[in-house]
Amino acid sequence: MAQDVNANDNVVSTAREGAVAVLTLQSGPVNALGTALRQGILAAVEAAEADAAVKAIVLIGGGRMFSAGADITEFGKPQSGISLPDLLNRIEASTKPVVAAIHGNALGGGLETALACHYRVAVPSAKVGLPEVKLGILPGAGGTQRLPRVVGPRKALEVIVGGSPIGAKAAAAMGLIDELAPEESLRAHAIAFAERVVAEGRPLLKIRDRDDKIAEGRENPGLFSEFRQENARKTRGFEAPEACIACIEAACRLPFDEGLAFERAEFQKLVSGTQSAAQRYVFFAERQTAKIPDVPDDTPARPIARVGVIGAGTMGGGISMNFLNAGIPVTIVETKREALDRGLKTIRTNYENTAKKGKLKPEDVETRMGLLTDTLEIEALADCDLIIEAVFEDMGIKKEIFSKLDTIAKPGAILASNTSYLDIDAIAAMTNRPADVIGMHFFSPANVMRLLEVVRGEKTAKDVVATAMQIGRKIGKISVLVGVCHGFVGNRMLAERQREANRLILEGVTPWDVDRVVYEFGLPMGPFTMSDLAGLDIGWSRETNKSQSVRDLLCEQDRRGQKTSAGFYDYDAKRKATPSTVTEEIIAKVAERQGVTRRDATDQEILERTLYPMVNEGAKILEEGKAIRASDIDIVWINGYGWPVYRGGPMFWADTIGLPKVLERLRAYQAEYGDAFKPSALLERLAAEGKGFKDL
Ligand code: TC6
Repeated sequence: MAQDVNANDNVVSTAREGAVAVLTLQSGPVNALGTALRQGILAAVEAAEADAAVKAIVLIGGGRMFSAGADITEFGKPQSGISLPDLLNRIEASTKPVVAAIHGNALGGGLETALACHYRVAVPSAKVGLPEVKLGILPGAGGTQRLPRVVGPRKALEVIVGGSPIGAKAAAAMGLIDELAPEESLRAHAIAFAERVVAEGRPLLKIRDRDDKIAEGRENPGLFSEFRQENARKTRGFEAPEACIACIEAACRLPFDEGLAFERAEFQKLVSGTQSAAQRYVFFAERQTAKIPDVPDDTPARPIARVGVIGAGTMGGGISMNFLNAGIPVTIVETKREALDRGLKTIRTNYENTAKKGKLKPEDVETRMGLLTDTLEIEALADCDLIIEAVFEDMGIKKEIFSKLDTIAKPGAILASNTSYLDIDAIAAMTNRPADVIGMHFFSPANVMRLLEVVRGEKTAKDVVATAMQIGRKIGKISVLVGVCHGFVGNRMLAERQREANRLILEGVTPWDVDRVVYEFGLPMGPFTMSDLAGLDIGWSRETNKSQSVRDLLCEQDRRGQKTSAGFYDYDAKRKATPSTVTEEIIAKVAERQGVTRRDATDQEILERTLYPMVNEGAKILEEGKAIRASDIDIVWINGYGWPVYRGGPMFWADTIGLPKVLERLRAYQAEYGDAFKPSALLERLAAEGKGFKDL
């Protein structure tokens, strides 16, 4: 019978099972290792050690998991109580064996705690990992020193620099977990394990004393530079990955305590830097998007058992895949057999390619395709709970479809449009049920990109908003609620950047320089590379767009982007881009015709002129209430356009520059180029009050 012998402010409870003290962490939803929990663990471990009747200690998580690591909200604040590294050294130094019993997650400081224990058992469903790099920091409680000693430097690099959690079975195969326990009896299993350790008189296995696995790092120091090279593209611009690598190198080179000191210094540098502040902000910003002030969490969502998708083109196909992946049946509609067959083939090929890469079981390809019903009859959507229209961006066609849907869809069905720009209210007005109409704007490729802009119309019902947000999460998206305006949040801001980029090239800056500056800032590509990728002829027609702009002239010469091997750039067979003199000549011609004065611009000017108008537009979006909070705008830009997460999104970035500075530059450009740069009232006000978007 368990006997409760100690409780520390309820965050750690100690129960005695024979000679084993079971310390249960019970702090909040994720057992974040904040001050109270650290102090609680320290007191409980010391009490167990002092108790002569206790021969071994089991550390186990109460609730959903072992621990999600250090309390992220405490970073950047003065530390109180014992630090996590000191606590872990103390656990490791325990004179009685400590066994970590892991279920749910053991992440970051959570896994580091387990690594400071002498043994680790876990249930197969548990996940362990060191995701600190994703917060712009490193596993600073000994993780960079202990993990390589258990799994070797190569695997440690993958786990620490990659940051993705791994399953307990894989962790056991690496030697990171000593024993797997049955799902339903972790506690009992861990106690029995601890008793066995005592009975067999097994030694206290301290990872700090191990040297065998890190020998590889000394014998083959080249593995670090190889790893750097292999991952250069993924880690571009980030500070934390390099610091992680340096620490793992140090683990192989230095005695344990010196390695710990090295890790500590690197950790302090990172945690006090802007990148980590940005990445931690993004962690919480992502979670904020789910909170809608007038749509409480408990708003009942409408059940979605079947989804209809209208259009089997690139968007419709990608959208369908999201639902199929989540096990939700889809009916896909097209007007022509040929288009439908092409769409189905693309979906199948996508799945087969994923299976070839080993990321999907071959039988799952069939399971997913089996959930897909194809039809040429829009009436077949009558039994769908959610219908997403993903046809050509033409208001006339969309209006027609929605009035038809109004007669077909069952009562209560949600009617959504995937439009990227158009007025959802005008679309909703075509139906007798505008409360059921909403925008669900997916980003291309829709089966890959994480962002979903959920567009709330004037009359959209609250439960429809709640359902769209939830179904978005269910299919693995980050849903961000936005209001009706041209281009919503993302594309509306993008248009500002594009306009300025176009103006810059007429003034004589080359497209390659604009792209280079934007790329060096950290975005995946600049505006002209992006146009070439998307296709310059989207929305272009030979009849209506006659030789007015650079784009018109490029399209007229059949330079339509990557797909025609020429756009702003020339492309070789491997799609490698080279600057084009043809493009430069076209630009010069248009500039001359429009009487634009050619001049030089510094990289700083290119950056300011392309990105500050976006920030200004973001401020207008907030002013108009088209986004709930500045951080939602940042999440749109990070997940929809690849804004570098280490810069926290355009609004966070503007705060780091200081709004008075941004305002001053916008005013200067306004004086030169006109009201496209006119600062928004919100920006003016915040700058005057010495505040940032973060203070809204
Ligand atoms: C570290 O350990 C460094 C060590 C070195 C030190 C020297 N801290 O995500 P959910 C909150 S760095 C504070 O919705 P799930 C979260 O904000 C850390 N708060 O749950 C949310 O609050 P809300 C390394 C945290 O089941 C609530 O808990 N660890 C922390 O979908 C529930 O979270 C990580 O990076 C935290 N560490 O996912 C792991 N974690 O309800 C971070 C969560 O007020 N955590 N919260 O909105 C996760 O990835 C996920 O939370 C999860 C659970 C996978 C553990």
